[in-house]
Amino acid sequence: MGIVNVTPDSFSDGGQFLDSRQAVSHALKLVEQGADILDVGGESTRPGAASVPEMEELKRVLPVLEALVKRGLAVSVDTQNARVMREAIDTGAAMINDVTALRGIEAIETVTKSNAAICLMHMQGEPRTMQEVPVYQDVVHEVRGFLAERIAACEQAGIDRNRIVIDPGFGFGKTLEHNLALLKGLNRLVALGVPVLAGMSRKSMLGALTGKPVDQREYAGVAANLAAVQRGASILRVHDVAAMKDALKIWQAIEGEITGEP
Ligand code: HH2
Repeated sequence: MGIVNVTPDSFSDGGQFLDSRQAVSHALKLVEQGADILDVGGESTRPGAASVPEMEELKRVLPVLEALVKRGLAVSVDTQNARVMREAIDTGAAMINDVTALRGIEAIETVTKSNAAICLMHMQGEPRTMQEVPVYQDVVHEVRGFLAERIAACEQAGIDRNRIVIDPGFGFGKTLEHNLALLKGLNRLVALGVPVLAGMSRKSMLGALTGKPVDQREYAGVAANLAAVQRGASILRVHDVAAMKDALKIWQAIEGEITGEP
C-alpha cells in the first residue's frame, strides 16, 4: 500500500502533494514502483495534528480519488469522517482506512451500507495528545482485545468479516517499547483471522532506533516491515514502495511464495 498524503502538515511528506495533480502523479509513480493499493489521506494524524474541516478534507481527497479510480486503481481513503467515507465510497474507494476503527458518529453505519473493505486501527487517546503518556499493562493483549471487540462490533452491524483488515497502529499512543512489543507479537494479532496491515514507514520508532531524520528512514522501514511480514502481516503501508517491493521479491523467493522461472 503506497501512501498519498494530500496534506500540508503530514510528518513524513507534508505539503509535497497538496496540489491534486501532484498527488495523482505521485500516486501513479507508486503504482509503477509496484503498489497494489493507494492510501489517500486529506488529514494528518501525526501527534499534535489539528483536525481538518470536512469540506477541506473532501476538497483534498475527492479529486485525487476520482482520478485514480478512473484509471482502475484500488484506492483506500484514510479518514475518520463519516461524510468523507460516504463520498469516497460513492466515488469508488475500495477501502476505508479509519485510525479510529469506526468509533466516530455514523461511521460504522456508513461502511455497513457499502461493499468497501475497512481497516480498523488501534489508537490510545487521540492524535492531539496520544504521545504524552501512553500506558499499557500488556500492550499486545490490550491491542488484540480492542481489535477483537471492533471486529465483533463490525460483524454485528452487518459488515462481513472478509471485508475487515486490522492494524495495531504503530506510533498511535505508543512508546518505542510498545511499538517493538507489538511488532514482535504481531502473530498474536494475525491469529484473530483477518488480514493485518502494518504502518511503520518513516515513523519515529525508526528514528529512535537509528538516530536518522524522517527522510532517511527508508532502510530501517524495510527491515521493520520484513519483520512484520515474517510474523504474518498482509499489507504494508509505506512511502518508499520501490525499496519495499525489492525487499519483498527477495523475501518471497526465499520463502517460496514466488517460484520464478525454472
Ligand atoms: N499511520 C498514519 C496515517 N494513517 N493508517 C493506518 N491504517 N495505519 C497507520 O499506521 C497509519 C495510518 C501516519 O502516517 P502518515 O500518513 O505518513 O502521516 P500523517 O498522519 O502525518 O499524514
